[in-house]
Amino acid sequence: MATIFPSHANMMYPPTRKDFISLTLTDPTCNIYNNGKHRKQSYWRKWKQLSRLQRSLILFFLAVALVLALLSYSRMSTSRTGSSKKEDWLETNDDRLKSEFLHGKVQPVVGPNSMTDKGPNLPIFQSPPINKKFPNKRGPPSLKKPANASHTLLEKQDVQLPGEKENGEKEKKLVSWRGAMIEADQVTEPPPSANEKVAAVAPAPAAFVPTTGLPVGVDRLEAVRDAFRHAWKGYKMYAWGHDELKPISKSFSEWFGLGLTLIDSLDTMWMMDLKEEFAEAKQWIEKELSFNQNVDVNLFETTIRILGGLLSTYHQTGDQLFLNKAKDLGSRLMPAFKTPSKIPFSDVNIGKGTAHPPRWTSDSSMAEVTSIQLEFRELSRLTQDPQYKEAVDEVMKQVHKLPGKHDGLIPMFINTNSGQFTHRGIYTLGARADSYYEYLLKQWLQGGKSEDELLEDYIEAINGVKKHLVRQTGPHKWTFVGELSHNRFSPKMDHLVCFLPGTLALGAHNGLPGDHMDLAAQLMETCYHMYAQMETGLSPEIVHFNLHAADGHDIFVKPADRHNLLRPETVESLFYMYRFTKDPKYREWGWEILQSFNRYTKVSEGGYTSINNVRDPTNLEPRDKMESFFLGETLKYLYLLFSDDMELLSLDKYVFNTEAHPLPIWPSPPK
Ligand code: DMJ
Repeated sequence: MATIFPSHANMMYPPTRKDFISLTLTDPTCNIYNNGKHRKQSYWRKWKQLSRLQRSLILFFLAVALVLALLSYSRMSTSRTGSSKKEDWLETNDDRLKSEFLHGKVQPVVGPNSMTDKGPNLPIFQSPPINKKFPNKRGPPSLKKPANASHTLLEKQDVQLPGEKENGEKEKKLVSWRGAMIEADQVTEPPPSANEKVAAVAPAPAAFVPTTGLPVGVDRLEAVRDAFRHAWKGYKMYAWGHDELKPISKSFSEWFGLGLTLIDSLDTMWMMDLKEEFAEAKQWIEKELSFNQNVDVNLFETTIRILGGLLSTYHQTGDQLFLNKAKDLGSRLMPAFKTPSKIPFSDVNIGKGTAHPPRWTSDSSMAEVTSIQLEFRELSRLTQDPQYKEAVDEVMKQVHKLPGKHDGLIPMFINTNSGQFTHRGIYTLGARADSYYEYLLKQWLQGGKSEDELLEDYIEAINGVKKHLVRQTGPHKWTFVGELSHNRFSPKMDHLVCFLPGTLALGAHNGLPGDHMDLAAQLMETCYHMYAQMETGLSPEIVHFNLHAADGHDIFVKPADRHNLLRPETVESLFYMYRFTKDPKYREWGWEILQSFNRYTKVSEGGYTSINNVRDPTNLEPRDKMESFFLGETLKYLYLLFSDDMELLSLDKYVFNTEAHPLPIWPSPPK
């Protein structure tokens, strides 16, 4: 043994505690030398011979070893989810990104356009927080069967079928939203047996079925209505009159306490001809909704979702109730504009009539103060009260003149005291700036193309986007919109930016340069890839693009950015692109996205949930929240995408606010 462990030759006899430590750490047999002979001691006795310090040291080393072992195990299992080697795509120019990848913080996506790359088709929500039982069902009914075939058990149990009342009784006819009678679908299915339970959380454990493999004759409009009914069912059961459904825990969350989802959904229900649901919601508004509440609301969110929803519903239905509610809310939001600069505060207490900025700053975000104009301007037109329009036009006038833009691109914040831009140097079309650009064009359209400053600012901004933010990926030359941070380009794009293809197309349709349409088509492809490249077919919140590699991956996703909130921007743009080009590929892409929502975010007993991980169908990490814009926007745009009725909310008569609530385009003023 001494030859194997030469250091033992220097030991004293009897061995000191120091010797014991050294031996313990080097000799796996843990023998101690005794006058040339080995004397076996029990581990326990040896342990007791140690000083407290020595024992602590040993325990410390063991703990460190255990932590290291656990860490390396978890890295090994994480790396199994991606098939790529780091070297395959490390040609990125973004040093921060590269370093984050090397430290395990970023994942590249799997190969392009390959259905086989989409990962294993295993059941999802593997560890749901509540009791689960997966019925052996796959995908939405429309995936499996033509329109007249029977629905799956899961669907039957959870979803009111087309043409069927709550009690299961078949309705023979449905009344379209214009009042015409149309035939209800003939959908029949045996009821579930009494002892069959629906999975509490059972997104369908389906194989990915590419669109080309779908049965002919699937009624896509009906599939969207099914999705809406399913979402509404959860909201009605567990969150009625509250802001948002938490579909997994079967509860709700409050943001403003104003029935946010219910109001955001009104015009979608009207458009989809969901009359019973609409009537119930209207009754709640009539009987329960009061804005006379001591509650702080966010000016922007309340304007686009609630004021916009009420105004749009008033226009669709002609029902005065909605206009009265809109007036009441609009006047309660006005204190937000009482600031030294007239740039509004972010928050208003609609009961007390007081307003304030967020606690940590006196800044407001640029998107927020410049994306309330469509709604306030329309409120003035309807009420013949100019105060609303004057307040929001003042903001646009100031921003038009404000120094500090970068070729039409704006910083993300503005100070409510000074009226000046703050946090300069960062330019993005994502969060905090996005709808500024959208509303420049849409205000110009709303006002009958008469307000030249809005158009000038829009054209200049799009030129700035092209000059500073548009780039192509190295591998497949996908066009994307990145960000500029203190003159440094970052190939980062929020999913939010996917509103841009639709806005560019809308501008081109209204006579703006043809190259806006070219850019729209290219960006649309990229936004589609942001879905198609993911293992779930759902886009993450943020992606990074690979600028330099000639081959390898185009898209990377950081673990912190892998969530999907059921956002609408891509399907919104698909709707515009289809309306203006009639290219069927846009409908196919939208259909794929709807199927992915159904497959990975649908909660069996009602509702859809946002998820934390679009990269792993076996570990989606549901966030237990259904955002109101899923009903207000995402499903509305999908419905409009699949509708053949080009007069349904015609883009020559309506302009959609940033929450998908259509408001009328005003007649052009006399010249
Ligand atoms: C919506 O509230 C609006 O579309 C807004 O412009 C951006 N964020 C959400 C949807 O993603």
